Amino acid sequence: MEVKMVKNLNAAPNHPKMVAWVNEWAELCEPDAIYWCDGTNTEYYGLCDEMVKSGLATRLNSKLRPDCVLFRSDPSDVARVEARTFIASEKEEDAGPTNHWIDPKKLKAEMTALYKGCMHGRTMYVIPFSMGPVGSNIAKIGVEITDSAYVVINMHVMTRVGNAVLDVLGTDGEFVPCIHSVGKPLENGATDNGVWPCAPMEHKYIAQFPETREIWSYGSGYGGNAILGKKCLALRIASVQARDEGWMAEHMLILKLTNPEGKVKYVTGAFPSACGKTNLAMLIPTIPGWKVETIGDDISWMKFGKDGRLYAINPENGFFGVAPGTSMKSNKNAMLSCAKETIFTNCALRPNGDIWWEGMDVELEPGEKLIDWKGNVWEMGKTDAEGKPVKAAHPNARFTARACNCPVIADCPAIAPNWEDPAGVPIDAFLFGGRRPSTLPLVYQALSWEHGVMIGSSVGSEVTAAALDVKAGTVRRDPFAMLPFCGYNMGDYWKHWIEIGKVAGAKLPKIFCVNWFRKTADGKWLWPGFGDNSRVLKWVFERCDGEGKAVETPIGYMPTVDAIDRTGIENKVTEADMKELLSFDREGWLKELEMIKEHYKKFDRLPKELTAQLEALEARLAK
Ligand code: SAT
Ligand code: MN
Repeated sequence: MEVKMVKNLNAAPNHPKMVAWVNEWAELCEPDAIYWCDGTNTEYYGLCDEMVKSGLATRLNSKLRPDCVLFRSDPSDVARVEARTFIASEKEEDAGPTNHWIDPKKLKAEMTALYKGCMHGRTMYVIPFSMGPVGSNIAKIGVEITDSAYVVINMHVMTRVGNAVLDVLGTDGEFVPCIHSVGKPLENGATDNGVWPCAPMEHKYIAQFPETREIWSYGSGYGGNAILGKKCLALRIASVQARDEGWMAEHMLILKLTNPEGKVKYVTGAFPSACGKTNLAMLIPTIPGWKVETIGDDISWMKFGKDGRLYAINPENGFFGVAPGTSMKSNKNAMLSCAKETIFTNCALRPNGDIWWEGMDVELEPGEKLIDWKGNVWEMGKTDAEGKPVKAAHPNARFTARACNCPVIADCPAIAPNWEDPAGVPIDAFLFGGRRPSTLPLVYQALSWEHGVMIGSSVGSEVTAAALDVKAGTVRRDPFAMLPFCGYNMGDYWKHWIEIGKVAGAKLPKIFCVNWFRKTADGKWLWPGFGDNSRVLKWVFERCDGEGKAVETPIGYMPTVDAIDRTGIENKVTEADMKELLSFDREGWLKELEMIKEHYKKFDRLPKELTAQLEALEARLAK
């Protein structure tokens, strides 16, 4: 189909199906121009310049933050919107009890009406991208259409964009089609005038069509709502593909662990939000001679190799990290990664042209006046009309940093040199964890694969009284940390995990549950966390080798009190602390058992293997 009136700013590729698809969308959205992205630095910096000129972005001080830009979003568009995120499967029960379902025909009709003419006055960018090293047999290709240059530069950092991807596709290769519009047409030569474009909440849609493997997003320009390679493709759509094709798409970090003898193991981990997942992925060990390097901080795609082991790639190419709380102390590697060539969103701006956020551990000058994330003048101690403290950076302010800028320096090894190996890395262990002030020990190992699947299915964090309308002590379950990211029925997803365990010849990773957040009865942390978590990783490493002292308890294998290396922290974590951290709390577990039973009742397609695991746990606890 020929598109009239539309300027084509870059040559379209020789892929008739893709070109026809783009033209069809151009006819509907009516952009001023179509721009085929080539993924070059020239393109990236050209778009940054344009956005600085239009007032949408601020360039940071090139001496303090070379090649960095800052964006301030609309205050209504600051995070993923789960209430507007839909799994539009043919049948409602295939979306399952944890997803918002909408009939795909109805949704497409509604969204098509919104897309009609939505790109007036804007350029339609077409971004061919690879999730995973280009050409890896675990990688997948997507093409995102968007009218946001901000999305283009974020996709540049977070995925692999450009002509190499088109080369892999050839003239008829498969890709996941992803449509995105900020939903703010510009009529009669109007401009955004430096204001972040987006649509009102009721017009925002983040839609996944699992059967046809399509993504349609409308109305938001922020994060996972708009950077469609990340949660939409790499988790929601990929989880469906993984189920159908016998592999795994997981919301997991991947790290490389090297012992003093140079022996290597690879570990992945799933944690609900606010459990220190990024910090764990970038941990600096406190035990001499041990090394932790990052392969990925958020998503892991795993396929069986010929040897029966699961090989993982990080499908991403950068870090989309939460800025507040990130400091040289909490996460040196993240801080160094965003020293240059970084996109900052909703952080505060200092008069010297650098960025700032709460918990950055950077002192401000006395009386220093910043520009906060809303564009207002801000000073330390600022309060609103009701006397409540005003934050300089939004709590979900982000940095989009290139993984290749994660340093590899002697005292702080961070990104693993082989992080882009197209074959992936063989996984030895899976970790699951949440914030559990009581009951769950510092670490324990599953008795079997299926027992491990039960642990993953009941991951959760305890909520405090302050949070929403829930009772203190309630555990908010986030199975496999996939609650908002599983593209199909959660019960079927658990079944898929069970099936993975039955693959002939599979050499499966060992499964562990960790809990860095145990507290004493009077509310003090029992475990220092951060770099000292390497001590737990050491035990995991040893267990994978069939070593590491452990006792079998009703809940799984637990380290003996002396099995966790405390060299150098004996005063901080005493033997008595260790006993408490590694105690088996029968009373607590009897309550936990009842809570898991309640949790399982919410799932219509609970696999029988998990019912059996729950019964087996009950029997062991009764002994
Ligand atoms: O906005 S993202 O989905 O990319 C990050 C997150 O919310 O976990
Ligand atoms: Mn995540």
